[in-house]
Amino acid sequence: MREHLMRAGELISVEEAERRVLILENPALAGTSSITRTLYAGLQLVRPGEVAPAHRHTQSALRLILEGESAYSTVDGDKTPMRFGDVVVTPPWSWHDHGNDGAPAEDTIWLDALDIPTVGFYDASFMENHPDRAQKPEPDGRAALWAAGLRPLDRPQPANPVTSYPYAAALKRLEQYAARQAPHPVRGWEAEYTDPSTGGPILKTISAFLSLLPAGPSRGTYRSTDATVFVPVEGTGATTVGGEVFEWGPRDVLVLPAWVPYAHEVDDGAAVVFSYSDRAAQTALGLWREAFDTTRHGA
Ligand code: 1HN
Repeated sequence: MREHLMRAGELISVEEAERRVLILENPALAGTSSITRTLYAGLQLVRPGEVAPAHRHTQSALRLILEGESAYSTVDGDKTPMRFGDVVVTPPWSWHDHGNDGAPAEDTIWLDALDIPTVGFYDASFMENHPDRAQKPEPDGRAALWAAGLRPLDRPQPANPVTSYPYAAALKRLEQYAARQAPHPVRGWEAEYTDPSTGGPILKTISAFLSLLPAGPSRGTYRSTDATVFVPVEGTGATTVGGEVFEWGPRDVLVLPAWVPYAHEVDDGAAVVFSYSDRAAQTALGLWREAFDTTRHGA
């Protein structure tokens, strides 16, 4: 995918594209721009000096930074750096623009995760362009109030106040947790990115997780009703799902279909995996379920 994305970088300016993204369309969902029935995935490239202009929409987004350390995203005035492994969130109807002004500036690539098919299902899609190309950063804006433990009352709907979940801190805490607990037999040591205003999922329609998978084979198979986008961040391995084996390494993107048992085999060392799904929405609707099987049939 990287090669195609860099080619897009030569062929299409950010002015033409507004967002220069290659959509990862699931071939089983041809023509829908979807990676699962409810979710979208894309790979976005922002080159040095470019600005992906400010806009807002009712779709929620989160981004996993895959390459490059010099870009930023400004979300409702909160300008935040984008570094490898960080997760940056744009709740529904929040203004967001992305730029690449660091020194040294380098091509920056991230994975965009949005709930476009979900919002489309509800016929609730709205979008608006910001009068300015880039927002003025507000160093003492809403995010600073939240950081002081205070909830601002000016947002029409409560939405996640955290803009960035930096990778370094997340990985350190996950490793400390792993040192104390036994791993889940398939999903390893797993932590969910949360919205501190609710204690619940990072977005109302999308759940996101960071997992540490121990070396060796899963001890059983796992399945759940939320088709899951699985993105290795560190380490290599293979996942068996639906009788097929998919080898993976850092920055690959896999999809684990709903309710199909799967198992991993992780190579020496451990693997760190980011994943996201519509579990948040399914749980809110009372639909989500999971199953674990100690035998490996089916996977
Ligand atoms: C969007 O706003 C972004 O802000 C990326 O980076 C991908 C795909 C469809 C609709 C809006 C972004 C998008 C998008």
